[in-house]
Amino acid sequence: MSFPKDFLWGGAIAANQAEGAYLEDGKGLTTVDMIPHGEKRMYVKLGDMYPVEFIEGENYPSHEAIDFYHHYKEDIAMFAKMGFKCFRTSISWARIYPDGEGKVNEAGIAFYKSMFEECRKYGIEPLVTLCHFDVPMALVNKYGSFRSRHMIDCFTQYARTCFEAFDGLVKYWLTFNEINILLHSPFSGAGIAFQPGENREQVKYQAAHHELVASALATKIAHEVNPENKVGCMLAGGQFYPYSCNPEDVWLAMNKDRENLMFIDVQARGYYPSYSKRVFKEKGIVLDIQEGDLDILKQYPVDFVSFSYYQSRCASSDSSLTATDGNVVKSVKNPYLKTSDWGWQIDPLGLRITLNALYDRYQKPLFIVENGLGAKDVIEEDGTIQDDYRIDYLREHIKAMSDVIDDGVDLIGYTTWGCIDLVSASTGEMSKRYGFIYVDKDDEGHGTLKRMKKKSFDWYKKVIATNGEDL
Ligand code: BGP
Repeated sequence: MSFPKDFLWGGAIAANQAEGAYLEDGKGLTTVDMIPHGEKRMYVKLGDMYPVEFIEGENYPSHEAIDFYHHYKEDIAMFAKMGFKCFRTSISWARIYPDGEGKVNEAGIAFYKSMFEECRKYGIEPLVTLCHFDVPMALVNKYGSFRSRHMIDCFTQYARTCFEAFDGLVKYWLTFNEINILLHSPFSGAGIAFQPGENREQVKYQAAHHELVASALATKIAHEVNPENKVGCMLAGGQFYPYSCNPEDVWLAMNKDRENLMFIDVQARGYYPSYSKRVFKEKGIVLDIQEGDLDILKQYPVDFVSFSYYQSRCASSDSSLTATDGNVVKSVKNPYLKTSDWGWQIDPLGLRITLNALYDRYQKPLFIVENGLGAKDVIEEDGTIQDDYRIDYLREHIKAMSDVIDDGVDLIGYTTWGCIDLVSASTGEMSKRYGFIYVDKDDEGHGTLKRMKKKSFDWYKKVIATNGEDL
């Protein structure tokens, strides 16, 4: 079956991995600006440094990134050449509110306004994440970020400012990127750095509760500002498979999925799922849920469910099995699947399985807002970049999407990750590339920043032009 005629084909980036200009025009520091490339990276991302400090002599990849801040016109023109219908990016909270709250930075508003106007000029629909791994450091230092309930006010003030400032330019919004990642990478996900001796699970789930209430209130405000606005949640997705038909494995896989889906259950259905009680009990968590919170969650669920998909995952009760890397969440290696150079398992059918599972569960429109292959690209002597491996990966995933439409799933769009090369979130390196457009910059931060088309550029252009018919 064919893709719907208004299907939102496009690509995705995030402010912190692309913009650079980390202190320009009044922007404040954010969490990601404190995460170095190199050995200490994981240490900071996990929230093991309290308070968070700059590490002498380290390279901080977000500080320049690919300098999208100064190249956005050129880059959006290239997206338009590919025929993008949609472009996903994020707003850096600290460009709008350098201190996370208080006084608005007009230069930040002007930058995003101009960028969204540029998209509109080409008929590209922006899809905008409000918080993509970059909580303002001022809020981390002052309140401990989302561990504090006050963050609900800070986030909703920021969200309202964006909905009002970009009304008429942006209609599709996401509140928190990969909300479940705060469980696995708390500092990146939610600005949480731990104090010695505390119950980390308690801190994480309390922070998540604050994000969930903030997200529901943002949804309410978005609809008040403009009833046409559509707000989505965003999950780091990928179904867990049981490694075997041993019921222990099946049960484990189910609960691994629930761990990630709990937040989406709240955002899409409007209440904490029944299994959450047991999870909280087992982890020694007593959530501070204040009067009115549950009502807010109930009244303002999201309009659509979005997710990133890079791989499926696998669970086994046998701890001697080999583990493999993945998008933050490690899992057991699936012997039926090949992996990327970073150990991420490649599974197009898994995308079909994940989409069907999410649709069965939520019955809301679904949007794949990240998918792609991180790979080391080589510039040939004639200057071309023959990224056939990327084309193969994307082709198989797009085929799975077309099957899903036959399955009756309401899939509204697809934005591939890193449509232009950018800094990798996990490694902090440039050499893990996802783009249709190559950017000349290396892992040490050197390069001309020149943009070049890869082979996949024209391929994706054809895919969009034929609405997914010619793969
Ligand atoms: C997701 C993030 C993105 C992006 C992507 C690819 O978790 O939302 O920001 O980085 O993964 O991951 P990586 O850059 O580590 O290859």
